[in-house]
Amino acid sequence: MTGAKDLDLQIRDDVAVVRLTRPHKRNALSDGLIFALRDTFQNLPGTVRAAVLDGEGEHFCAGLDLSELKERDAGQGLHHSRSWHVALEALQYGPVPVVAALHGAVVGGGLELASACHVRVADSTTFYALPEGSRGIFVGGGGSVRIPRLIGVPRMMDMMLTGRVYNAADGERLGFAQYLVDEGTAFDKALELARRIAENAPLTNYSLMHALPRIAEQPADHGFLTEGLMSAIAQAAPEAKERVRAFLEGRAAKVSRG
Ligand code: 1HE
Repeated sequence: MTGAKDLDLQIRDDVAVVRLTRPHKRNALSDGLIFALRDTFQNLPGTVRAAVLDGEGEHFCAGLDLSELKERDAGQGLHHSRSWHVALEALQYGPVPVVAALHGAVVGGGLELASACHVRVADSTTFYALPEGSRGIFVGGGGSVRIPRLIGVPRMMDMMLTGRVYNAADGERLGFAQYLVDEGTAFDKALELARRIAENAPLTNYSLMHALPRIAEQPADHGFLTEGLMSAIAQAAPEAKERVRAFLEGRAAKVSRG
């Protein structure tokens, strides 16, 4: 299976750096690369506490490898789309939060991949598009679920119907990225944030990754109960007790103005 050669994994202390390394094809996502992403996030070493997802070259990711979009029948198309869902769920609901370092094209399946990450840092060269509309296809990598949660159905509708492209500044304003940074600095900022995230209590990160998005989808009365249960589990951990004690004894940082 090709794909693993197009993905690089480096462990830097407790942060995993996962990089798409197919710049000559603008990091287009072949089936092999999708499987490699799935396997990488399913098998991160237990010492890892956070991850960065980056793309080599001038573009984060040009989406689906269109050269593989050949004669698929409906059943094969369904299974292909479902294989993306499995891979991107392995990332979104995996063991650790993932910070995406965006630059250049974040388009089609590349935007679907970015949307599965927990924090997105975009440099000023970033642009966002969903060219599926003009290629005669539909999103298939979870985009119709995740992208409206970032920017809303009307904006995604417009992007796909009209081919609209958003630049980095507009993308940050709309909610594609939580951070906008200077050209060439997205990776450094993403690594800094991943290191900060890695310092959190593991149950806090787990609650945020696994409970928060699900609570947001629940009816309020279910959400309050799920929140109460998760809150009880997190505060019972010895690490939480120690962190609270450290603050009360003046050993932990105060919140400072942003
Ligand atoms: C590719 C792909 C690709 C580049 N599949 N080979 N995605 C798209 O429709 C986006 C298509 N790509 C582009 O619009 C542009 O390539 C970029 C804006 C991303 C970059 O432009 P540029 O000028 O830097 O590169 P290039 O010259 O267009 O491409 C360089 C090579 O990468 C070239 O191959 P070469 O052999 O001629 O050198 C391109 O063919 C190749 N390449 N993008 C295959 N996407 C789960 S469903 C998801 C559905 C989708 O994602 S649909 C949207 C697909």
